[in-house]
Amino acid sequence: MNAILLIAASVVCGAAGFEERTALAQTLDIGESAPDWLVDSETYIIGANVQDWVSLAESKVAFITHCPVNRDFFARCHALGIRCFPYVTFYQGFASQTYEDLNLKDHPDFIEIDAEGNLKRTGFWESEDAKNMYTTCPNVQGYQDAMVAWVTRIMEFGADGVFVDNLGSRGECFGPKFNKHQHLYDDQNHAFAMLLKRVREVVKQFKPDGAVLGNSANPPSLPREFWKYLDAEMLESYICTWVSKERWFDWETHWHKAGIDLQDFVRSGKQIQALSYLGHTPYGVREDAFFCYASARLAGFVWSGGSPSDPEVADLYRLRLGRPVAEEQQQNGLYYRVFERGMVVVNPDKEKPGEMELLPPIPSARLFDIFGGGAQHWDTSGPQGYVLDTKNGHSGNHSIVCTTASVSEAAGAVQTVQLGQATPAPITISGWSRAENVSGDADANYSLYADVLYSDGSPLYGQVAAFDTGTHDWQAKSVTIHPEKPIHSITLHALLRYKTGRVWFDDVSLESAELQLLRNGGFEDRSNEGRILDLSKTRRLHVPSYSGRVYLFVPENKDELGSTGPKLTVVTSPALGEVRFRIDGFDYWTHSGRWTTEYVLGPMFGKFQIIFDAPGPHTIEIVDVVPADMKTPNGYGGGERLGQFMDPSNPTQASEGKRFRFREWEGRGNDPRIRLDVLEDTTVSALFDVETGK
Ligand SMILES: [Ca+2]
Repeated sequence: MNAILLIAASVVCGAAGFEERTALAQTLDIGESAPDWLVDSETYIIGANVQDWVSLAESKVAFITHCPVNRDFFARCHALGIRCFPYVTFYQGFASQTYEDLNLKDHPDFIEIDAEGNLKRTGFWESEDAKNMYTTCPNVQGYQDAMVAWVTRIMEFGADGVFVDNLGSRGECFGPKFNKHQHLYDDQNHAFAMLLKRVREVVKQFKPDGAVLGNSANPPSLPREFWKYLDAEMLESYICTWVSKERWFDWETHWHKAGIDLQDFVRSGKQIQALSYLGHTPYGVREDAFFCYASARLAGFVWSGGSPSDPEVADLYRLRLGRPVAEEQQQNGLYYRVFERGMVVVNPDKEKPGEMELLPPIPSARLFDIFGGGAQHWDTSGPQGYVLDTKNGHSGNHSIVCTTASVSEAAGAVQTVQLGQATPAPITISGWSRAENVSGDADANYSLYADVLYSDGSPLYGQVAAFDTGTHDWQAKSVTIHPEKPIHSITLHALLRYKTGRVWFDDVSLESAELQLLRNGGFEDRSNEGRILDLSKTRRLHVPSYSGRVYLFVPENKDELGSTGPKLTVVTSPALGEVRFRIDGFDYWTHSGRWTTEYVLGPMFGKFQIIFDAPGPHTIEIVDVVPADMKTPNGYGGGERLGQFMDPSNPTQASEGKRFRFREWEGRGNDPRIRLDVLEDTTVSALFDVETGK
């Protein structure tokens, strides 16, 4: 007994090897473990007729069932690392055609006999595709030999085993009583088990790591002896099915219970193929797929639902979470399991969103949310980002909601619009917002906030339409930008930062000459793109009601060997190119733009930066108290301006006598040389007076 417990304890984490799993299987008298690849499999597909080979190649599915018996098909799948399991049944056969190399009209002796001495029809007789099919008797030597020969032929073509359908407890056969055929054994179930045994032996002869996959649709009902000769069993219509417009049954008594009830088999290395039929509930394919996948993976089952070509599902087939590092765990009604590379979470509550803390063994507070569920074309802005609210819209059903719990947090959504203006033209930005308990005064930190990039590369920051703080219903605000130069692009944020509260945004617009340039400003189009959730500050994860979610663990991006000291930024105002400063006795110049197809000032124009190795005091001096005119930029234009001196505040124009003279360091006096403790990232601004010449 202690030995059993020890074995069980060592295999719970899924890190157990074949020998350990098999030892546990033997204590349960269910044969041996499936091979490692099948135990470690996470998704599979059912495909008689795979057309979309690029999706298949992109996927990480471990195997395909119901595939054709085709040498070339097997070879192509093997080249993709995917194993192949053609469909067979030992339950029924046709009397109207040759099927599995057998036509029952020539072998009525292979058919089961009922209590009245009649040929037993298949249980699917009334379905469209099973007319004139009969129930076959696994207890007849000739039938067993025929089925073993059929599987041998499949294996000769290069399959990795077979998928055996229609498993279940066998009814009585009265063949011997009516002298229709002789039986090998006293018991029909034992006879069927012996057929499975022979089939598995053939599979293993051809492929030592091959497998026999079974389908009873309901593994707990499987006659126990069958388990000995199966590597996997199937839970068909897992949560989602075509016979129900709701998720079928419930968490407590079915889905979660199945996961628990089958753990002995899973730990013994018997894989469970969960199969969900998606697209029949009001929740949508993606929500159902994630719910079913997460539930299956929670229990360690391999999952299939829909095609890897379906963009709602494809992400799940492209994932490998790796082996579990812990058992299923629970927090506040959320069920989750941690794997090597990520985790799954299920919230079975139909009404209540759930929240959990990111506790060990969850290795990271930065999660990549595979489900995504953001708004199309909108990225997150700030660490807190935004959540798509599918119930509260100003118009339509959707808006976005941003929440900040402290004044150090920043939440929002951002979209960049390419304008490519040839001439300056006004832009109007507008939108609606609703607020709950927003702290502070109305300002740029709760607003539609636009950063403009002119086509010459220079920026115009912080064009703002601010909303009222406190609590209010939907409110419209707008701002019109009158640009002085043609605009290249605008980066528009809907944001809430450095304040606490919760706000919704909807019907955001960015118009030029009454032309709408923003995409999905009403947030009605949901995105399937995953996104990073940085939960480093709160370590709390929110999961919507009645949903399953899948996360990958994301590392910090910081280069651990890179310079870490504080950064000093020296800025000239107005921005002047090629101005010389001296820091700790070494000379540095401000950025002065660069030549592309045109001369571009760039975001660093008039500035430079130094990264120190450690915090400490520094001497900062301006050398060019009167900055010199710039030489004609190298490579400029057709050469007609070569040799001219250019305005350092606008190097595409001749200076024409304009002069700049250092006035003071902003807030630090007018001595050209100052001492400064740079303890954290610091900006100093050198202010200049402009003197127009001649
Ligand atoms: Ca909307």
